[in-house]
Amino acid sequence: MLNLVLFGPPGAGKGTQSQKLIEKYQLVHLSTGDILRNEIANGTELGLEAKKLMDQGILVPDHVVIGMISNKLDSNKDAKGFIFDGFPRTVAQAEALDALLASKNTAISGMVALEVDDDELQKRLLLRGKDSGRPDDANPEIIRRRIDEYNSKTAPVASFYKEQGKYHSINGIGSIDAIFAEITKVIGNF
Ligand code: B4P
Repeated sequence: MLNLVLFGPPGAGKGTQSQKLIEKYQLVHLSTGDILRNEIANGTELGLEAKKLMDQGILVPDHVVIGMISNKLDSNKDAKGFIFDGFPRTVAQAEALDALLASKNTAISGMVALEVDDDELQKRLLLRGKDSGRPDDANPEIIRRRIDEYNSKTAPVASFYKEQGKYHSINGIGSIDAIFAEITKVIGNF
């Protein structure tokens, strides 16, 4: 199985590259951001709780997203592999993911981290905010909070995978196709 963690700060291009990767490798795309936004759109209790945090740029509690991923793994038993997009975002989530995959006799193949500086992230997210309708893209202060959440809670996840020899970093600035080519090169060496 190919189980890829696509990693990077908000706006690094994880969702964008995932769309191309699922086509090429026929993987199941698990984006916790998309799953949460779907819950919000459906007005579920979970969605209402998550919306309060997401609109402020704050991470949703670990147990909520871990439960969501566990359900998705169970409902995709025949998958060739998974792209984890926006998950894990804390070390606790990374530990839980390892345990979930081990219980299914599989493991993370590797992590690809997209490196993009803060100014470029701000620019991309504000641009997307013009037509995404996402409250968390609409305001520079909330985008700043998301980047701060990333630096304090999510960036340490990179070390978790480095210690396992599974971390690979690439430049996330450039054309979408050039970045995609770099990611596929890395995957070829897993
Ligand atoms: P996510 O939905 O995961 O969103 P993201 O970080 O905004 O986006 P991504 O990196 O995928 O950017 P994209 O490709 O779209 O998270 C939203 C919120 O959900 C979080 O703040 C948190 O509250 C909650 N959440 C989600 N998962 C969680 C978890 N595991 N634990 C706790 N809370 C969780 O790209 C952004 C823009 O850049 C797009 O407009 C795109 O067109 C553009 N772009 C992409 N590549 C480009 C390139 N090469 N050049 C120029 N522009 C590019």
